[in-house]
Formats: sequence, C-alpha cells, structure tokens
Amino acid sequence: MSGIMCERSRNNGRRCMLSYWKTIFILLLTLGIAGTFTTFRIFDTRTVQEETADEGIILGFSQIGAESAWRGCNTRSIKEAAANAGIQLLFENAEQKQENQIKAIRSFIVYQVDVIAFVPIVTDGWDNILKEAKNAGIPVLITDRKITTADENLYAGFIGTDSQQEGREAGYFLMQKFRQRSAETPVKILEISGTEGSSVAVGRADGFREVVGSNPRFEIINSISGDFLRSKGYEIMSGILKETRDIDALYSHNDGMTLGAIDAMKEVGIRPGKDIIIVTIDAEQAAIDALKRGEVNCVIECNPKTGPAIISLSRKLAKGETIPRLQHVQEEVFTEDDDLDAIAPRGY
Ligand code: GYE
Repeated sequence: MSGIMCERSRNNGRRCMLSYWKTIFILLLTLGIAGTFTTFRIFDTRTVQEETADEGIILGFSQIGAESAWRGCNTRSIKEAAANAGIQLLFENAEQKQENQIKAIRSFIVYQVDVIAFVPIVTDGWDNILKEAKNAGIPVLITDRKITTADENLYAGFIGTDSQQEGREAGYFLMQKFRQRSAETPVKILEISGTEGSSVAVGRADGFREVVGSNPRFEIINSISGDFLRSKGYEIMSGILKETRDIDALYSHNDGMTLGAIDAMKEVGIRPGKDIIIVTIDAEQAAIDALKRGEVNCVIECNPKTGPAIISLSRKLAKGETIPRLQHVQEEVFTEDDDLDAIAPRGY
C-alpha cells in the first residue's frame, strides 16, 4: 500500500510539473521569446521523453482480498498479465471491505489512471463512485462479480464467471446422482453459500433452485453463508452435525468452505462423498484431489485466470474503444464419472 502511495504521489507530482511546463512552453513559443526558448528546450526534451513513458497504460485494480486459493490465483493472473503487457498496475487489496474498495477507486480517479477495473464484493452501493469515475472520464471494467445499478452506462462492461450457470450445473449433477429417489424420501440438501449480497452467492443459489427448487424429490433443509472461508465451512458443518446427521447432500459455493466442511465430517466419522454427497464450485487442485479420492462427487470449475482478458479489454478501453457489455469465461464440470487422470494440474 505505502509503496503505491509513494509512487503515486511521485507520479502525480511529475504529471503536474509536465502540464505546468507544457503551458509555459507553449506560452513562450506563442510570444516568440527566442532567447528563452533554448533554456526551455531542455525542459521540452525531458517532457517529450516523459510523455513517451506516460503513453503506457495505467490500470487501477481493486481486488476484494485473499479469502481463498481461487482468489490468490485470480490476483496472480492479473498481475502476471499486466507485467507481460508492460502495463502499469496499481493494485489495491480491500481486505473484504467495500469501503476500502471505494477508497481505492477514488484514489485511482485522483491519480488519473487510464482505466479502472474492480471486483465488486457485493452487488449494491457502487453508483456514486462510478459517477465520480464517469465525471473524470475514466472507463470502468467490472470483473468476476456483478453489480446492480440504476444506470448501466456507469461502467463499460463485465468479464467473469456465470454463477447462475454454475448453480444450475450443481443442480443437474444432483438430479442425475439421485435419479432413483422418489418424492416420499426427498434428497435433503445443506447449502453453504458465499458472501451475502455478492452476485456469485446470489447466482449460485438462484441457478441451483432453478433446477431443483420446485422438484418435490429435493429439499434444501438449510442455507447458511460461510463467506467463502474455509474456517466458516468447518464451523457451519460442525454446528449442523451436532443438530442432525440426516443430510444427503452438501452443495457448497466454493472449495475452501467444502474442504472445511469435509474436515468437520471426518471428525465425527462421516464419510464425505459417500455418507454425504458433495458438490462444490471453483475446482482448486485440493478439490480435484478430493474428487479423485472419492471424498467429493462433483466439482464445477470457476475460472480465475481472467488476467489476460482483463488486460486486453483495458487496452481497448484506454484507446477509447467500446467493449462487450457482458463476457462470461469458459468453465468445465468435473464429476466422479469422468476420467480424472485427464485433468491437467490446476495451478491453484
Ligand atoms: O468462487 C470464491 C472466491 O467471486 C467467483 O470468490 C468468486 C468467488 C470464488 O473467493 O472462491
């Protein structure tokens, strides 16, 4: 944080100096003061050099935090893609607080970055800061999670996951897995959901209900938010298992929470993947390994490697081009019925 701040103020200073000297230079040229021209040419030469460097794109990125291995991979992907493209990245970690994201975005506006990109931790509450960016003429790219806004024109476009579809995939798997079940003994499902108010938690819940919600052969017995944290997945599962063991399936919105829940099951002698069928989202290596061991039954990929796409869209925006309003990344589903040896190392 302090590194960026210091670089930022240094750069801000430089930008101010540039426009100051540019103005004076143009003024003197206009007045035709030939003698003084030589003196100012020194500054002009420096100005030209600096301007060439300044032509490089500056991208301000507000990440929500480091809550999961998925998020770590997402951050690496963005940093690597920016470095490969020679784009200057101002990266801020909001430590799971929307107010920190708003502060970071405001600092990017003050810095006059070329493009702002951010992962909205929750859907609501962005309109004011987006208006500030719009008034400053800075295009905004939203990534990973979606927002709800009164004015869709406040941002340029979105790239990220299709959480609704991920939820549907989880439903399809359970439909297939429990195809023999009748409505007399419905499949009892525990849902551990993601951060409340986040578009991905809403989408994963909605998509799932679209498929199993009105089917009498399925019953969602409880839905509790584990904030995408492994520790909370563990706590929730331990708590529930003290009340009941009558659970057929766990639908968990991310692998971190799933792995925590698996620890809790094992502690009380429940066999994950057998006594309780498990569907999880993200496809971290640890979840794929659990799938291979038979402790998880279905893993729905959520693709965190969006860095190259974010950078290419940012470049377009910096050039004043328009980008698609909505782009979903490609994602796969891995189940216990697949050839699991064919799954390439995940890298997260
Ligand atoms: O599934 C989870 C993370 O927003 C899609 O956030 C992302 C989710 C991802 O922490 O692991």
